[in-house]
Amino acid sequence: EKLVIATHNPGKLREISALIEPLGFVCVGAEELRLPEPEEIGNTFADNADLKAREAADLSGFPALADDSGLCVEALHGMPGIFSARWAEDSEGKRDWMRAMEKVWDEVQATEPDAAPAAHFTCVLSLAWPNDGQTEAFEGRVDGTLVWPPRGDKGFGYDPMFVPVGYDQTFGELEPELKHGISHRADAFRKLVSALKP
Ligand code: ITT
Repeated sequence: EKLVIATHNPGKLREISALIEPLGFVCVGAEELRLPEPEEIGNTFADNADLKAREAADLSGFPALADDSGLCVEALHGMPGIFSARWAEDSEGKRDWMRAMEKVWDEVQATEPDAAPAAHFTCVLSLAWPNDGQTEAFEGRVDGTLVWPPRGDKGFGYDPMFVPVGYDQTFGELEPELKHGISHRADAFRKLVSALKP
């Protein structure tokens, strides 16, 4: 069965495909279908995940799965949160993850200096069927602490500065298979799978 993965982020596409392909779905990315990137006008992860899934399902005619996610730092009252991707953008909209990580670290040290600030990743996965207006959303989370300087090049986004609870290595250093087992995305995915089981 064909499922559109409604993301333009290659890191997410890789992780979602790894989670979902064992279930027998054929995943096709939004870029491959040349779907436009909708403007994320929602105020919550769930609203943004729903709007991305809805648009991809309606435009493609296939069920679509979207992921809205981000890094929430406790000392920053949950920021950057839904603005996680936007914190990486320069004035031309080009993303630079080192710049985003630096901004997070500098803001935390300016607010509440701490060698290991508490943070979590949140992920909302939303599944939409074409043309029937229905979406279903599932939220996952992983807790951890931030480190400086960033370490490792295995993940994407903020992974090099995030150490999940119970580990010493960052998501940038841990093996992808391990991240896929404990991440916010894996947590949301488990909820999605149990809801879809008859
Ligand atoms: P799409 O909307 O096309 O899916 P995006 O990158 O714009 O891609 P978001 O608006 O959801 O997606 O932004 C989420 C950002 O949060 C993302 O760009 C990452 O930097 C960060 N993020 C989410 N999950 C992450 C993870 O597992 N590891 C590291 N950073 C993550």
